[in-house]
Amino acid sequence: AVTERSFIMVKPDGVHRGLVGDIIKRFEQRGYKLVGCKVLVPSRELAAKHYAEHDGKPFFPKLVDFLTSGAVVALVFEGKDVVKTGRTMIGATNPLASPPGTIRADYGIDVGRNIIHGSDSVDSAMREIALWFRADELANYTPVATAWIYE
Ligand code: DAT
Ligand code: MG
Repeated sequence: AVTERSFIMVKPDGVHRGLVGDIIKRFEQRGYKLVGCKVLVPSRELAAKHYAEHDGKPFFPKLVDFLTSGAVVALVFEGKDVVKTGRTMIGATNPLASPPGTIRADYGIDVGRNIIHGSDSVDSAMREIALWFRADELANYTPVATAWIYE
């Protein structure tokens, strides 16, 4: 559906490296609609909830340390197939295994510094958006370009 939404987050490494604008630009240029955007330093509780599926894995404590080490930019983009397309635009979990042209390949090397998060399914997206945003923090509007992006 054109109203599908994905939770996209620039992680602390991406913020420190000044990649926020480029990342937003890629999704905007593709035609996706920005409906949520905020900058925050996540609490450990929020980071652990976000990555709950990885609780108990060897890399989990480091992952929470990393995500809470600085500011992140939490984003919600909306549009046709945005969850799957967002993952394609982001690349593989390991930047070295990501195809050129993807965000992680274009900017990253190590798996623990892979710049960006993107929801892996529509269900994950709904859970993550509800975790990071209140309903009134998501904007309802129709970009004028909509008819020039969708036929
Ligand atoms: P993705 O972010 O591509 O959805 P994931 O959900 O499997 O990947 O893992 C979440 C994050 O945890 C990932 O972006 C980086 C880190 N991570 C995953 N696997 C790891 C590993 N084997 N060693 C270190 N960090 C890892
Ligand atoms: Mg994941």
